[in-house]
Amino acid sequence: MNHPTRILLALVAGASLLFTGCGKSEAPAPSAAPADGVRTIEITANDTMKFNLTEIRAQPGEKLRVALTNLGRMPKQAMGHNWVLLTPRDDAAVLAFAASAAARMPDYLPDDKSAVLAHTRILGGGESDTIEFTVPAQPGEYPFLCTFPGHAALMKGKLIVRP
Ligand SMILES: [Cu+2]
Repeated sequence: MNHPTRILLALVAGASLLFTGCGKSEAPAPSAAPADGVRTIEITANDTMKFNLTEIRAQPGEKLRVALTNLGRMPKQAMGHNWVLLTPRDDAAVLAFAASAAARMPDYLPDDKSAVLAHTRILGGGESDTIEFTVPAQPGEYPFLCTFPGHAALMKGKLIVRP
């Protein structure tokens, strides 16, 4: 094999690797698997009252780490965000929970936490909090929301648990 052929083959191999890479990056992966095997879901919130994710998928019984970062600049008294995972309920019941939680400063969580499966603390701009929890064994759709007053209408989503 002469040199030009070898170089050409190397180029073709490189190009196919690039294409493979592009194909993979088309489906954005909102999670990463660190060395300890616990999948981390990176969630961001901002001053326009939005989570970067409105849907998270998980296996029943999977251990998950949720890392919430508030990318905003406003103090938590004005634009605080948290991430609260609830037992299954319809949208109206999610908003009813949000209304009762919003009245409970400073954590914005009700005294009765039987509906709360996991939650971060309230974060001001630039803050972050990481929690770990075990996904319920029961498949279904588990709502999550931010319970800061007035945010749940925009800041909510679903953890979809399927085997
Ligand atoms: Cu919020």
